[in-house]
Amino acid sequence: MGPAALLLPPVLLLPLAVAAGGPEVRSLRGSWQLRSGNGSVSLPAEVPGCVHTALLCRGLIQDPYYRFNDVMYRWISLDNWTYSRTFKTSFDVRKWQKVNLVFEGVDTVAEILLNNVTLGRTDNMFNRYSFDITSVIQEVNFVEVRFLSAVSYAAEQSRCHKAHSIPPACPPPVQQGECHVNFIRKEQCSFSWDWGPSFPTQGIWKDVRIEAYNHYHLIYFSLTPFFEKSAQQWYLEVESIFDVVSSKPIAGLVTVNIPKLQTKQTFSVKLQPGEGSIVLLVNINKVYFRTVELVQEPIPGSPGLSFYFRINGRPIFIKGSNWIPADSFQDRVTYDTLRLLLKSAADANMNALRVWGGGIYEQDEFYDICDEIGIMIWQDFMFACALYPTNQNYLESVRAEVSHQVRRLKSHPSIILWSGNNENEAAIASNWFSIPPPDIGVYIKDYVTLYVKNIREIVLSEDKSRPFVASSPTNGLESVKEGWLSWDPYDTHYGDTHFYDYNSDCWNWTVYPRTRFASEYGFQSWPSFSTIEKVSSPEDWSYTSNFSLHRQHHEGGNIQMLQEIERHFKLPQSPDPVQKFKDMIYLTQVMQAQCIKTETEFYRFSQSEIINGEGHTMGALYWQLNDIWQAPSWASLEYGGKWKLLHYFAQNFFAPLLPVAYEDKGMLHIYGVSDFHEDHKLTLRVVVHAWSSLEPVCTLAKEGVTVKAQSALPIYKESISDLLKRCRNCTRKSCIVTFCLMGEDGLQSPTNYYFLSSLKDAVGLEKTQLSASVSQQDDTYIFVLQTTAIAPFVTLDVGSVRGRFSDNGFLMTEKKKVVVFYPWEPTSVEELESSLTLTSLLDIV
Ligand code: BMA
Repeated sequence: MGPAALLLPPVLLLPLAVAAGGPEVRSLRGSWQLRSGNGSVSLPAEVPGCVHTALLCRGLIQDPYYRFNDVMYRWISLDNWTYSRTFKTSFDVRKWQKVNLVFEGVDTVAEILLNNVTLGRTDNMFNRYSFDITSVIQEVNFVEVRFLSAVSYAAEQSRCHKAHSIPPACPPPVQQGECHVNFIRKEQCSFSWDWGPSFPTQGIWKDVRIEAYNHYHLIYFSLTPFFEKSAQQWYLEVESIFDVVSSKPIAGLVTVNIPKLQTKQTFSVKLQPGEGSIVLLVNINKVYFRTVELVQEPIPGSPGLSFYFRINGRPIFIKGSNWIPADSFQDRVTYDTLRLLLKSAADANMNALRVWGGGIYEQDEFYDICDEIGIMIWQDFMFACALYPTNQNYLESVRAEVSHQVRRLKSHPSIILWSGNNENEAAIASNWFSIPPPDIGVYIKDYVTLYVKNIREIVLSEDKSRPFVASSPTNGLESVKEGWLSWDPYDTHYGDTHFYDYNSDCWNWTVYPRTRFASEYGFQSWPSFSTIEKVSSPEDWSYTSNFSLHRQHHEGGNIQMLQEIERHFKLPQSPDPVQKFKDMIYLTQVMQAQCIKTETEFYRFSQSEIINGEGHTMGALYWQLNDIWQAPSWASLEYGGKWKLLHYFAQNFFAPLLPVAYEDKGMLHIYGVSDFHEDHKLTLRVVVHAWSSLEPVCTLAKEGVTVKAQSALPIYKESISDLLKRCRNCTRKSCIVTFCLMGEDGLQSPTNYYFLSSLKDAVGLEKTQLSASVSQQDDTYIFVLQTTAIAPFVTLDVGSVRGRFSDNGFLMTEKKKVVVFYPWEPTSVEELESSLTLTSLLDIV
C-alpha cells in the first residue's frame, strides 16, 4: 500500500460550518516603503518580504547567493530597517467594537507604530501578533514597523544575561556566521549553519491585515479526531478560540455540518467576555481517521525498549529524510517550490520527513501538501544544537509561540509527532560545550524548564492526539526515567539515533549502529555543475578554489569527501581544470549515493531481527532532503530542486519491495525487504557478470521465495567463494552480483547490486561508448541509452533543463536501457539533446 493510503481522508477538507461573526478585513499586503537606519537607502518593498529581496528586486544588490555575497552583504542585517506605509480603511471604523492590526509573522525584533502611537514590540518570528488599534485607527493611517538588527539584539540579550553563559557563543569560523542566535526566537540557521549561509533577515515575512469586528471573532479553528475505545466510536474534537468583545456573555447555537458524512449536530454554547475557547465533540460514523502511536515497549531478547510508529494500528517503517528551510529568504518559497520538493520526496518512495528544529515551522501549504500526498511529519520545535535561556521574558515568548504553532498546525493529519528540539539533550549529555561538571546542574534545570515544564506542558494541553518526545536524538521513555536527560541519548537500545562517521569505510555496514530508529545520518556531496555555475565565475571552478572553500561550511568537509571517494574510486586527473572539477562533483555524488544506500539498506534489513540485543530498526530518515543555497551539503535535492544521484538512489533503496545484499564472514546474504501489507511469493534472480562482458557468467532463479509482509528476512545465502567458483573464472575483482525480485502479476523490485571489491580495483572494466537517442512522448521524453560495455554509475545530466529522470546513476549490465525524462517546464528534444552529458565511472580519468 502506498503511503498516501496511510493518511485517511483528512477531515479538515470536509466543508464544515461554524456560525461566527464575520469580520471586516483589510489586507495590508503589497507595496510598503522601506528605509535604512539613517535614511540613506529608501525604496519600495513588497510585503510579505524581507529587506534582502526588496534590495534585490530594485537592483540595489546582486543575487545574495552569488559567489562571496553572503559576506559582502553582511551590512544589510547589521542595519536597523523600517517598513512603513499609509493606508485608508476601506470601511467605517466607527461601526466596529474592536479593530486589530494582525501580523501573522514579523522577522523579528521590531517596534510597531500606528499614527505615531507605539502599539507594542515583537521579538519572536514564530509568533502571531495582534494589536488592538480600536482607539488609534483613523480614516487615513500611517503604520510603521521599526526593526532592530537581529544580530545586535542577540548580542545585547546575551550581554544582559548575567546569570550564566548560554553556549555556544558563536558558530565555528568556517560557517562565517553571526553569534548568539540562541538568544533570539528566529530561524536558528539564519545566522549560518554547516550547510547554509548567514542571512539574518529583517522583514514582515507573513500576512498582515486589519480585522474589525463586533461581539466576537474566531481566532483559531481546529479539528482533531479521537477514537474512544470503550465506545468503539470516533469523535471529532472541534475547537474554536474566540475573542469576545461584548461585555456580556454571548449565547447561541453552533451547527457542525459535514454533508459528506451526513453529520449535522447543533450545540448551544455560551461565550464569556475575553478570549475563550469552545470545544465540541461530534461523534462520527462510518469513516476512519488516521491514528498514531509511538510504541515504546519491551522487545523479547533485547534490553531496552522499541521505538516505532503504529499508524492506523500497523507498525510502519518510516522512510524519508530531514527537511530544512527551502531558502534563506522565505518570501521566495512559493507553493510551487514546496510542491516540487515534497513531490520529489514522495516520488523517491519516502513516507515521512522530519521538519528539523533549526529552521522554521513551515507554511500552512507545506502541511496541506503533506496531508494530500501522504508524507508524515516529525515536527520539531525550533531549537537546535545549543543551550537556551529560560528567563521570564524568553519563556513567555516561547509559550506564546508554542501554543500558536500547535493551534495552527494540529488539524494536519500529516503531523505524527511533536519533538522538543534538535540534539540539545545530546549537547548536554555529551557536554559539547565543555561546561565544568559542577555547573552542569543549572543547564539541566534550564533544559527541563524549557522543554518539559513549558513546551511539553503546552503541547499536551493543546493537543492530545499525538505523541511528544523532548528531543532528537533521545532515549524516549528511558530519557524520561533518567530525568529527561539520558547519560547516552545515542543508546541503540532506546529511542532514535543520529549517526555521522566520515572516517570509516561507508561501504562497510558494520560501522553503522543497529539502532531502533535512525533519524539522522548522512554524507556530503557537491551539487551539479549547472547549479554551481549560476553563482560562480570561471576562476571558481576547481575543487580547491577560494569559492569551493568558502561554500563549504563543515570543517574539513571537502577533504572528507575526497578521502571517502579515494577508498573505492580513482581520483580525477584530467588536465582540463574545469573537467576535473566536474569529475570531482560527479564522484562526490556517486560516493554520497553509494554510502547512504549502504547505510539505509542496513537500517531496512535490520527491521525484523535482534542481533546481540540490537535491532528492530523502524525508521531511516537521512540527513538531509533539500538545500538552502548552492553549496556542498548532505542534501539529495539541490537548491532549485534538481535531483542529485542520491535522490535517484533513494527511489530504489526506499522501494516498497527490495532485495538487499550484505556480506558477513565470507557469506553473501540477501534479504527480502517488504513494506507491503501482505506476503508475496516471488522469484529471486541472482545474476553474476564479469566486468568485462555484457553476457552474464551465471544466472540463478530461485522460485517460490516468500517475502513476508512488512518485514526484512533472509531469502538467500551463499559463501562468496562458492559463488565465485560456481561462476567460472570469477574473482572478487572481476565480477559483480546483481539481483531482483519478480512476481507473476508484474510485481518487480528494482535491480539491486553488490560490489565484491572496490571499483578502483575492479578488473576487466572497459571504457564504454555510451549513446542516447531522445524522443518525445506526450509530456515526457524518452531517452534510449546504448552501451558497448558494462558501465557503473551511468549518469544523465541535462544541465539547467528543469525536470527529473525516471532513473539515474545506475549500473548498466545490458546493452540498452530506456529512461524517461519528466520535465518541470516546457522543453524540446533539441534542447535536451544539446544539454545532455552522459557520464559513467570509466569516463573519469
Ligand atoms: C546534525 C543536524 C544538523 C547538521 C547535520 C550535519 O547535527 O541536526 O545540525 O546540519 O547534523 O552536520
